[in-house]
Amino acid sequence: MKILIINGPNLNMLGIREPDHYGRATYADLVARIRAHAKEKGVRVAFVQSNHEGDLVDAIQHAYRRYDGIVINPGAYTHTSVAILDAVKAVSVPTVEVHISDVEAREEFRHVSYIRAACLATIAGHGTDGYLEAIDLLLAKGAEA
Ligand code: CA2
Repeated sequence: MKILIINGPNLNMLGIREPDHYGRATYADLVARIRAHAKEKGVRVAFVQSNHEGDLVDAIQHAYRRYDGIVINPGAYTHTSVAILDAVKAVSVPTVEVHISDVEAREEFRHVSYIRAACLATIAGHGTDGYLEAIDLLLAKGAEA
């Protein structure tokens, strides 16, 4: 199984500020953790991080017929982007939405997720463990198919 891990704007800044919301792990730590977990589970992973909405749409389109699943944290575009929702719908690659923080417990504008409607599941508030849980969920779904 091949899974594409997509991270949106500012997630490259992890570990630099706002540890109360996002913890102390850096983006490099996150990538290393996911790689180790994927290796253990026999899953191949690739990573994209971009601060640009169109790049995220391109990454999702790239997954079409190349990946068995997508794990995506669209960052702030979660709450605004119809383009990212449409891209996930268009490729119909099984996708899990992840948020490091508990978005439901934060400002009201973070309660809205455009992408959620196109995802198998949303995992929020589990810190960086959420990415590992998303991989496990995709694996379980793949095993059912
Ligand atoms: O909780 C999440 O994973 C978010 O997707 C993170 C986004 C935020 O806009 C979403 O509402 C929830 C923010 C990305 C990280 O932003 C940082 C800001 C300062 C320092 C480090 C990261």
